Amino acid sequence: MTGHTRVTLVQGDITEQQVDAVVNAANSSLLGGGGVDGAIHRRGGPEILDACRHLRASLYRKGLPPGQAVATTAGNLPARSVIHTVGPVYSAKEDRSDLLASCYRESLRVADELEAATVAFPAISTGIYRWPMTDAAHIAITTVHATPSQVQEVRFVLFDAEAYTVFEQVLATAERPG
Ligand code: AR6
Repeated sequence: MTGHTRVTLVQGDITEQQVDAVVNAANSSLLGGGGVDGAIHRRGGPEILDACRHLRASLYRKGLPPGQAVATTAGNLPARSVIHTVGPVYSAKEDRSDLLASCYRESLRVADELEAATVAFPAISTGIYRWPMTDAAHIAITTVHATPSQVQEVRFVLFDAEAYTVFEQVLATAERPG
C-alpha cells in the first residue's frame, strides 16, 4: 500500500541503528569495501562476510548487479538483517537514476520478504560513487514514497550535518503520490 511507510531522518552512524534491517551500500563483489560497507563489516563481524561469500558461491557467482539487493545476517550489529545493494557509480554523461531508484525499490522488496517493519538506509552512491547529494536525496525520497511496502519506518541515516540538511529540505518539499 502506498503511503503506508513513514520516512524519518537521523544524523549518525548506520551501524548503531536498532532496526529490523540495515541497508549496505555495497559493491558487486559483496566482499566488503570502504565507507558504509567497511563500517558494517567491521562492526558486524565475520558472520556477514561468511554469508556474503556463500551468496557469491551460489546465487551471485558473477557478483550482485547494480540496482539489485540481497539479505544476510546482521552479525553483531543491533539489527536483524543487512540488505546489501549496489548503487551505480555517478556519471555526468549517462543517466543512471533508474538504477539508483532500483536500489531503494529492491531493498524494500527484500525488506518485505524479511517482514521488516523498520529499515535504515544510507545515502546510497553519494560517497565513493560520487552521486551529488541533492539529486540522490530526491531519488531516494521519491522512490520510497512511490514504492508500495509493508515497512512502517524508513529511516535515512545521514553521516554528516550537510547531508542531513539536504535530506531535510528535500523531504519537506517532496510530494507523496496517492
Ligand atoms: N553511517 C551512515 N552513513 C555513512 C557511514 C556510516 N557509518 N559511512 C559513510 N556514510 P559510501 P557509495 C555515508 O562511500 O557511494 C564502498 O567501498 C557517506 O558519507 O559508503 O554507494 C563499497 O564497497 C555517503 O554519504 O557508498 C563500494 O565499493 C554515503 O554513506 C562503494 O564504497 C554512501 O557512501 C559504494 O559507494
